[in-house]
Amino acid sequence: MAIERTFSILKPDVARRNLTGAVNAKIEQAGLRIVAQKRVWMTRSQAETFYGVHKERPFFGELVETMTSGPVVVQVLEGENAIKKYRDVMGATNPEKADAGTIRKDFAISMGENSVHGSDAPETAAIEIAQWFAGNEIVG
Ligand code: 3AN
Repeated sequence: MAIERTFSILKPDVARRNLTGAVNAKIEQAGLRIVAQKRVWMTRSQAETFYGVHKERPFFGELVETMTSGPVVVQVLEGENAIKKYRDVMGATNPEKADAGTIRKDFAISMGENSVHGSDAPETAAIEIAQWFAGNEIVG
């Protein structure tokens, strides 16, 4: 199977509650390697660009507010089938529907504060990684 890269965000609710290590442990236990990582505080403009596909959704304003409410950790994860594997480890968007043992089941607060983002396809992964990391910041 091909080695893939996916883009991840540990959202403000994770950074605020000092859970970045706990979430990273779940990521690494799943067999994903953190090949790039930095802590940033997104500007409104960066958050609006990042979530541009959701611009027309009713929760867009709330999403941008939440994502700019405090620092986040942006990451590149690498591994076999990394995009799907990370989505499985994240759990469902609604934490109440997330499977036991997933990041969102164990840590998320609500739909809005659901702890993590992960790319949903190879094309979006490439775009999202390029928004946040230069090539020489990713070391596999
Ligand atoms: P996922 O992150 O599971 O791929 P998307 O892409 O449908 O979910 O939504 C992107 C983000 O928008 C979610 N992570 C969540 O923070 C937020 N979101 C999605 N649906 C809602 C909702 N109904 N109310 C509030 N926030 C939402």
